[in-house]
Amino acid sequence: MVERDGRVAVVLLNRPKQLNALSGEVMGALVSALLELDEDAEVRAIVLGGNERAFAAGADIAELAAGTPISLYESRRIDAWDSIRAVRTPIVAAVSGFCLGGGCELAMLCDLIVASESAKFGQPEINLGVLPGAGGTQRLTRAVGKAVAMDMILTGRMLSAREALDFGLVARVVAQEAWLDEAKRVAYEIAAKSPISVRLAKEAIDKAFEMPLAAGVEFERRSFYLARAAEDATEGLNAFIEKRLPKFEGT
Ligand code: CO8
Repeated sequence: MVERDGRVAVVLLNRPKQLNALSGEVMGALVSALLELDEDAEVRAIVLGGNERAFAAGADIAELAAGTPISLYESRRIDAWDSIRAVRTPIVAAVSGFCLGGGCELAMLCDLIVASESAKFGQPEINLGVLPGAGGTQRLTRAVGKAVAMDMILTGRMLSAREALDFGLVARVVAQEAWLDEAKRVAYEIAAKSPISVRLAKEAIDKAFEMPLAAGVEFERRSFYLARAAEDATEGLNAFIEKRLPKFEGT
């Protein structure tokens, strides 16, 4: 379900009876929606959420049980998730309730997570005799560190929203009823900035996970020069000097 409100698009997973279990169909529709929104220059930030009870309780277990290793491999289902990494528009995950397995992996594919106090994060695949398969062992470890990632992935332990905040998995925790509004508020705040500098900053932060420090710092510096070349940078700097609010046009 996709709603547009000015510069922010809100995408809500809508399979409530199965706690938004991520079937191939759901993921296919989600990836197409995100890629389409990413092409739309009017959209400057995206909120991805579920409902109050669940962001998503994981990949669809019935589908996993029915599939074979070869059918999973041939369908390239997990590969489709990777295309979310290529989305340049910032994505804010709005998490309320269960955020488990593939659901947690999906939230971690987003750029930041806003969670309600009720949110529960976990990688419980071990209880099913498998393990995370869409990046969980890598992204969770980078987010919370080895000790907590081992604890969560080897025992299936769930984290409360407060724990997830303390461990660095989520950016903000808000009251239960504010889970979507706060995520939208963050998205509007991002959408008001220069989209060029936002995208370059997002890309540079992502490089921190993939590059050695010196190469990442060099990448950042070149991104800074590139951002300075935009009219938005001239506008932002001049607006400060002239003591007025900047008006970013995305040019
Ligand atoms: N897949 C399919 N259906 C699900 C899933 C799921 N992941 N989670 C819940 N459901 C369904 C239940 O079967 C139930 O359906 P029904 O009413 O028809 O019986 C309905 O949602 C409601 O669930 P519960 O009755 O169990 O609700 P509870 O409040 O009692 O429990 C829990 C909520 C604790 C979240 C519980 O549903 C649960 O443990 N769910 C499974 C969580 C899990 O193990 N997730 C990991 C799945 S594996 C995975 O994500 C691997 C990712 C690798 C990527 C692969 C890409 C192809």
